[in-house]
Amino acid sequence: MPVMKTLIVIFAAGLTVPSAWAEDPGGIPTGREPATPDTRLFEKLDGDGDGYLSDEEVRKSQRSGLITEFDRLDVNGDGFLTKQEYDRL
Ligand SMILES: [Ca+2]
Ligand SMILES: [Ca+2]
Repeated sequence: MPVMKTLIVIFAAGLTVPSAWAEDPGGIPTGREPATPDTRLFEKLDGDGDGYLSDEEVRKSQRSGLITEFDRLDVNGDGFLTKQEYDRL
């Protein structure tokens, strides 16, 4: 009976989907690329949320490694770290 077979397929799919979600470490899908700890820290340090870390924002973070490396990381010397520049840390 085709209808019964379809119901079984739907039922089986219903059983597998929740376990697939449970294995997803990112939790609820947002459609964005999953935030890595690095990205989350960058966003936390970016106090005004403009996508750049200014010298002031880095100093406020009190992360001595980042403060020391700021000039080296600021490849184009504009006084701000982009996410790409920050990722070189
Ligand atoms: Ca900023
Ligand atoms: Ca820069």
